[in-house]
Amino acid sequence: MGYPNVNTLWAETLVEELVAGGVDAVCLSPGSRSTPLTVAFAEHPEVRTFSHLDERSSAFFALGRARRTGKPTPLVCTSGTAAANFHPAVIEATQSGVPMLLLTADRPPELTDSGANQTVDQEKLYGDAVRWYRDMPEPEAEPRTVRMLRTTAARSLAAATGSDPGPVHLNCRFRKPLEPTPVPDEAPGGVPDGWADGDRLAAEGRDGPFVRTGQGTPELPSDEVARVARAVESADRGLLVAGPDDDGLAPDELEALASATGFPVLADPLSDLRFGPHVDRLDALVCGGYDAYLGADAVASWADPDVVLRFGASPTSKPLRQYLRDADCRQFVVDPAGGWTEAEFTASDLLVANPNVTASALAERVTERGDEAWRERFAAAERAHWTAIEDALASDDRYWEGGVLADVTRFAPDPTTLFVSNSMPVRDLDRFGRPRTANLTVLGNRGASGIDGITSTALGAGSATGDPLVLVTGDLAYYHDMNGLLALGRCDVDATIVLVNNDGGGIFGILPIAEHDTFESQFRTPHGLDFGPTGDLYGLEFCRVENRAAFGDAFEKSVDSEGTQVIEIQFDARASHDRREELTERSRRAIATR
Ligand SMILES: Cc1ncc(C[n+]2csc(CCOP(=O)(O)OP(=O)(O)O)c2C)c(N)n1
Ligand SMILES: [Mg+2]
Repeated sequence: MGYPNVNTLWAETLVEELVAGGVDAVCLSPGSRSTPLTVAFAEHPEVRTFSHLDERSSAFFALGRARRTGKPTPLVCTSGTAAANFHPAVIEATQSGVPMLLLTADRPPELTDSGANQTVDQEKLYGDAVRWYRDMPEPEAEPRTVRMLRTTAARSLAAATGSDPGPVHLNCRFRKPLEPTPVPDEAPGGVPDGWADGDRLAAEGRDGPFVRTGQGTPELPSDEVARVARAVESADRGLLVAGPDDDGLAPDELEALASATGFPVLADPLSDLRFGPHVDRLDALVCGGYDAYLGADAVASWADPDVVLRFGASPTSKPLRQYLRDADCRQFVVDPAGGWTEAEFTASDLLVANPNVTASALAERVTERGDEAWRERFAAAERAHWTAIEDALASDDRYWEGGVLADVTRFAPDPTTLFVSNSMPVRDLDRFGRPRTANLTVLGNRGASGIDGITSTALGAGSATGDPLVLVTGDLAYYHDMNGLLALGRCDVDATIVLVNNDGGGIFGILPIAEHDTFESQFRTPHGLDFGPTGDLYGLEFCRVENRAAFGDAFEKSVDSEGTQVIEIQFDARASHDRREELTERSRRAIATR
């Protein structure tokens, strides 16, 4: 095949190999230095292109797609600060273990540190946040180097996925001409006929990826499984804790383990296990109210658990983290990446193993179930908590921010992809989102808990699924990523966006700083912004509702209709906090009187 120049040869070969490795979409941002990559991706018939004007939003969009699919969507940008704008999403991806592939364009090496325009030091730009970095050599029509390029594509995808997924960065240097302009065969940058010198593999690659990567699944040896099984069997009071994880313990394996052990399951809203058909099945007691009741005096008088099996990242719920910290017992943390991400330092055993394989192996071994009375305690606490919340919702006198999350989880269609923002929306979902049999795929950016890029991540997830997409966001998070709304039209995504507007950062009202003079001006930061004009600006329907009934109507209508609707509901942050406290107290009292 003839190529007009070496840049075209390289870019087309790289894209061809990525596609052979499973890539089917790309996020592109405009710029000159990245022209070879942009053209190669845009002209590939099997690649869906998402064009983003803002690289920061682009990277979060790719992050959202990867959260939903488990596969990386490569990112392309030009040189300079464009590449730096990927950084926040790279940090979130590394901390959450989400696949990402960054292709940053750069000048040829002699222009490094020369004052050349738009030239910055892009060497290891993202530091230790990437699983693998490669400063790519300059394109050349040379068989061995092209084999290296093909191998690099396979290696990048393998490094971004597998048991320790995360970002990979290839810094791609190109010399002019950047466009597919013909360069004479023998001139520098030209591709002579027969350049591959009979090396068919270099020139054409293989049928499929150049290197097929077989990734093993980390598994415990059987004596280790037996050791854990003995600890589990000898426990009267055990717990299964599922923390945030996009692609971790699956419902079937959870159910098998829950049935074998009889242990209650404390399911984080971001674990993908709080919602789904398994919730109603006989043996899996899926708990979702623990964020409220674990802090109850009554619970403090319960005996500690004897054993805890933990999956996924550290739970969102602070009361749960504290409960685990204070429990004097064996705590097994199952983490296939061996990341030691356990900031309360409560783990007694780290199991570097796949959660599903581990859960199945244990379910097969364990023959004795835990104490029924212990399980009933959790079941009763759940009943008490959810009755208190249902009563509060039914009374409809003082709707609060948490009520919105309770209603969104109750009324979201089956299936739905639900994205929740930091900081209060995810906490409210944790406390007020009742386990339900509907398939709700709940996602959030809890790796680094940024409020930047929330809208873009949500829309990226929405672009990768046929589910209705619902985003619940705070007002500062909405403000932070208004640029991300452009993807609605440009990337053909529809969403229901619930904007919980408490005019500033509600989270700070529950911190001790709330008592200080600088609280309003520097922490809560009320802005008084009218977000209504984002409707016209981004071609969406913006509506403001005043109460629970109006919210319910608008939400139901929106999830049933085409296009994007932003449903704004305004709250006084203080009143919402008071209501949270009051309801938490109410469920704690209900538990005490049982
Ligand atoms: C990029 C970034 N900047 C600052 C913070 C600190 N922060 C955490 S929550 C928060 C306020 C969020 O406000 P909003 O989105 O309105 O949600 P609310 O807490 O009011 O529910 C801030 C500023 C952060 N997490 N990320
Ligand atoms: Mg707010």
